[in-house]
Amino acid sequence: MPAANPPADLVDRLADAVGAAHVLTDDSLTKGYRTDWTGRWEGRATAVVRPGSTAEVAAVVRACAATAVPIVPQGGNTGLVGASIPGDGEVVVSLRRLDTIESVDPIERTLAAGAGVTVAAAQAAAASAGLMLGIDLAARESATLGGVVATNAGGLRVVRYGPTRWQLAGVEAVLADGSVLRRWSGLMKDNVGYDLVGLFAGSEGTLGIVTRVLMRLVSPPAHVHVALVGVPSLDAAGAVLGAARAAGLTIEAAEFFHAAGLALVRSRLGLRPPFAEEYPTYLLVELSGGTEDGVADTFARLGTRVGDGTFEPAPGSRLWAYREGQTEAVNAAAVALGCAPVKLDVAVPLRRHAEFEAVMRVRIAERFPESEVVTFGHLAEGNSHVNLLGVPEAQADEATDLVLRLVVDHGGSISAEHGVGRAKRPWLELARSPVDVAAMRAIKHALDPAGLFSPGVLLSPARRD
Ligand code: 2HG
Ligand code: ZN
Repeated sequence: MPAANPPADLVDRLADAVGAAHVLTDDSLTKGYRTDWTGRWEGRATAVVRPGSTAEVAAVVRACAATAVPIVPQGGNTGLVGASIPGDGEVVVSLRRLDTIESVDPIERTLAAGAGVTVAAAQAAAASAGLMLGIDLAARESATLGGVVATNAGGLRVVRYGPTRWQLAGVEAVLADGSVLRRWSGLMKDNVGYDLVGLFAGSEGTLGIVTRVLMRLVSPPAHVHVALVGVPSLDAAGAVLGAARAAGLTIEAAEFFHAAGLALVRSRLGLRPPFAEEYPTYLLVELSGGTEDGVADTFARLGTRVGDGTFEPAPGSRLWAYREGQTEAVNAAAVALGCAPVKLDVAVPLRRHAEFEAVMRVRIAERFPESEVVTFGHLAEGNSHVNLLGVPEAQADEATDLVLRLVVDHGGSISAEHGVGRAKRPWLELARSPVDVAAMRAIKHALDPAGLFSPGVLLSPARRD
């Protein structure tokens, strides 16, 4: 689909669709929509449009289809793989104005909302009905429900409730011909045909534009404690989880970071060290179903396997800050170094997680001696966020290749929760067989034959049928 010379009347058509006030073309106004917040991804947009309803989204899609100008849907623009950033001249469709929470149903235990509702707003609406959204992530104030669905986001509570796909009960999406697909029964048992709702979760904007979502809600856990523990290694952190489970506690979140990440966060946020002594690795674990004494007892029984530990009743914001500040602190450190961080989100089987991290550190240090490796992430899923600081832009692909090949050698996934986007598209074939990629292409082609949506994201446009 050509984008280099958009037809002169496209902007008029878009203004007819959404109102002139919601069509942005000026470079300074579109910049925030064309750039991701790490500064690594920046593209060119013919326009940014901000529709206010599903009907307006459909009108935008028809205008773009008629003029053969592709579209990139965008939610809160908090993604890290360049999937919501235009490449060269797409129309960015920002869904942020679809920000209505339509209902919270305490009987069906669902929340119906527009795609532009933020995760934080959905959490608050669920809480006001005595329920909880089982999705949480550090970017909650900006990340939108449409975005977390489109990326099948993971986050902090996957250990307990699974990724977004597991919590998606229904979806509405505008397809490439401007028609509206709506699967909205919300029923747990609804076995009629292909799982199109599940298909849209993780479609990364390539199959259609998610406009409304129906999310499952859960009961909030009781007696929640947040513990921060200093440990000698990732394996020791895993042992703490095992002990907590054996003691009958439920793990609501299990996050790790290392000494290097802690140092960055402390200097960025001006935080005191959590313990008198420094440890190589830290585990932040949220446990439910136990008394304060029971939690303390569990840690005491681990003896020398844990260095030091401290806990607080939920929400434990003081302890969470050490973990949630990692992304921002890494970015600030990268800005100070003058080159964007190489950000890789990977998962390996738990029994090989510590080995993977150790080998990867050695290999990176050999090849990029000037760089610093900062990893942190979601322990229970073997999900490391590998952040490489000080790798020059020209060598970012080489560093990426090194890490992703090691991941595959360790039986892991090259994208745990952030998606493929533009960042990992060249490595898709490393992670998926030719038959698998062909099946994905067939699905893409069936739903979007002209390649209207998100060219260059997930699948390479050059090999489009
Ligand atoms: C997190 O877990 C996010 O905080 C961001 O997935 C990870 O910044 C990153 O690499
Ligand atoms: Zn994460």
